[in-house]
Amino acid sequence: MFASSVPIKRGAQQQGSEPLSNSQLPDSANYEAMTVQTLAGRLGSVAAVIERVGTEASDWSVREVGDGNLNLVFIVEGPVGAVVVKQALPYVRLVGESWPLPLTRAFFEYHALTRQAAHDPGRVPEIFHYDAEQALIVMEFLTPHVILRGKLIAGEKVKDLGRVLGEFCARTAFRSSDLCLPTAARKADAALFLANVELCAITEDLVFTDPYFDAELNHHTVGLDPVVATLRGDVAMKAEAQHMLAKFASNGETLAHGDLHTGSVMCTATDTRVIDPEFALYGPMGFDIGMLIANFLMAYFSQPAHRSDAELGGYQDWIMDVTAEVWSSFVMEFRHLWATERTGILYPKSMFEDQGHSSEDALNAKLAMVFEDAIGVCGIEMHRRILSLAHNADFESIEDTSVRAPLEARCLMMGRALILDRAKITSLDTVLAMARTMNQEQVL
Ligand code: SR1
Ligand code: MG
Repeated sequence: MFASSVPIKRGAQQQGSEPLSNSQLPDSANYEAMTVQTLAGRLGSVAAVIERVGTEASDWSVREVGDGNLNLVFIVEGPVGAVVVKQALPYVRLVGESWPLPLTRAFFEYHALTRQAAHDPGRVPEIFHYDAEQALIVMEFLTPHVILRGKLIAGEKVKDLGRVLGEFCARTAFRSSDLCLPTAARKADAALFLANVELCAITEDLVFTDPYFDAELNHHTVGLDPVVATLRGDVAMKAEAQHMLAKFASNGETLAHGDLHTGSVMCTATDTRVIDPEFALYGPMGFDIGMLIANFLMAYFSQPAHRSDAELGGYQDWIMDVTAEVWSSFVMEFRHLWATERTGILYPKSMFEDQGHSSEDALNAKLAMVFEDAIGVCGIEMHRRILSLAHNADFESIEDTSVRAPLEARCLMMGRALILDRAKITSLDTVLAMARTMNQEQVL
């Protein structure tokens, strides 16, 4: 059985060293949702927490700060320091108890974090304690980090942002795949994460499907109806979106974060960290980077509502530069890993370099496939954040809907072009040029 309370060392679980199976999913029969009153009692005897917060739980202060769609998030502070406690709720917080959601998502988040920590050390929060039964993870309190989406709305810059995120995507994608891992380890891990059914179902519905019909929980800004009708009437585009869903559901190439938007990144002016991989799945290599690029493009399109005329052009240029660097750094790191860590069953050196044959063409073809998938996901993510249930603050914080709707309309039409033309678009420069053109268009 899976232990219900496990102290964790950073990077303790190396890639593929400890295959797990679905029979090890935690039992949460004695689960209890924590409150600011009960949390210290639960953690007050946990050595890994005491060490970081202070020995006397009565000296701790606890606040609940969760503003996401799903979970409870507490900050626990004491005389020694602070930790973050994330606990899954048995339902979708955004919607309420009418939408039950398994507590096992904390199990998948914990296991995704251990793998990401091994594949890109220092990029995800350190885990101090995992309580499987309580669906609770105690982790590093990132401070003075704030959510990247808020920084983009505020017009703040982050040093090395594109490079760090591109490298994260490349390292996690490459090192969890059959390009690198022993295939038995990848298969065991893929089998484990295949049980993250309900979180994948959210993505399958909310991201890939609901935007394209009048689904019950959908909502969109007043004034967007003509564009929404165009999209929902586009049979060819809907079919393309479903082709992308088929890949998401069945092409388990690598362990993806599964929800890598700018709300899953925390930054200071000089440091970038990735959080919240509870949607982790074995899926297409282009999924995470495509979702990330979409969120930078949405930040770009929303800027006219957030910046003065004097600041607008410069800040939009910076977002474009970061987006370009996300992709160029992904490619550079992927190429480096191809040359140095290609130890899996795919494109083995025994078939190429050892025969005196270059694998360069194979690598370029692989990157082209990843890019095409990423661009398709990018377009779909740009649609779902405007048409489906869970919107983003880049647009939602624009109170005047007569300002918001035309900006969202540009985003929707750009998303459509990306989905339909993804096979013909061969460079990120082309994507950025499309965005610059669309940014001038009067769509509504
Ligand atoms: C019901 S959950 C809606 C969204 O919130 C999460 O952050 C994911 O992005 C999900 O799609
Ligand atoms: Mg999240």
